[in-house]
Amino acid sequence: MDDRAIGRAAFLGVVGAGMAGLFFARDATGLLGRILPDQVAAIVPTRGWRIYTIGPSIPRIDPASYRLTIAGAVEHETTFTLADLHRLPTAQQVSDFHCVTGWSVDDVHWRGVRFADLLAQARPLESAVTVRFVSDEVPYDDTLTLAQALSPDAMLAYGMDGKALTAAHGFPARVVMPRMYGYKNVKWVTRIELETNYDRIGYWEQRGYDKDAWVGRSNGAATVY
Ligand SMILES: Nc1nc2c(c(=O)[nH]1)N[C@H]1C(S)=C(S)[C@@H](COP(=O)(O)O)O[C@H]1N2
Ligand SMILES: [Mo]
Repeated sequence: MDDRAIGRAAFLGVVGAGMAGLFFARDATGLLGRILPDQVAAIVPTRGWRIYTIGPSIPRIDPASYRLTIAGAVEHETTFTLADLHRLPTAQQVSDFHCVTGWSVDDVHWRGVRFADLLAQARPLESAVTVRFVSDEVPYDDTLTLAQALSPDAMLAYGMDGKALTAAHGFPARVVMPRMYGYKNVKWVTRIELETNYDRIGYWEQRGYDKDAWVGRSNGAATVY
C-alpha cells in the first residue's frame, strides 16, 4: 500500500464514522439495516454498547420511589420496591447482547431475578400466555410469551458487569433475553402485565421487526453485518 492508498483508507474511515451515525439514525424510522451496502457495512463499527431511547433524554428514576407492578391475568396484583426485588432469589449469567442494527456486546455479566421467581407471588392465571413489559419511557413496550420469559437465560436485570445498572442501561431494571434482539430487552421497566393472548406487538414490532426476534432467525437476520 503506498501513501496515497493509506490516505484513502483513513479518509474512508472518517466517512464511515460519519455515515454510521447517519445510518443508525435513519434506521430508527425504517428497516434500513437491510439495505446497507456491503462496503458501508464493512466500516460501520459492530462492537460496543450504543445507548438507545425513544425520547429526548435518558429517564432518571428515583430508586426510593421506584415501584414495579405485576398485573393483568394474575391471582394477586403485586407491587415491588427495588429493595423487594433485591430480596428475591438472585440470578446471574454471562451472555452476549445483539442489536438488530448489527452491533453486539460479548460477555455481559447480568444480575437480577428470573421471571419464575418474580411472577411467583402474583401467580399467573392458567389462561396467561404472554408477559408484556411496559417502560417508564412511554410508549416503549414489548411482549414475550410466558414460555420465552421462563427460559433459563431470561431475567429482569438490576445489575450489569458488577455494578447497579446505569440510568442509560435501564436503571432500576430491564429485561434481558439474550437469544433475542435488543429491542425485546425493555429498559426502565415499571409494569409487567400478564395477558391471555399473543396479539399485542411491541414498539419496534409496530415498525416492522418480528415479534419472535430470535438472533439470526428473525427478519432482523437480513441486516448486513
Ligand atoms: N425503554 C426502552 N428500552 C429499550 C430501547 C429504548 O429505546 N427504550 N431500545 C431497545 C434496543 S433497540 C436495544 S438494542 C437495547 C439497547 O440497550 P442499551 O441502550 O442498554 O445499549 O435496548 C432496548 N430497550
Ligand atoms: Mo436495537
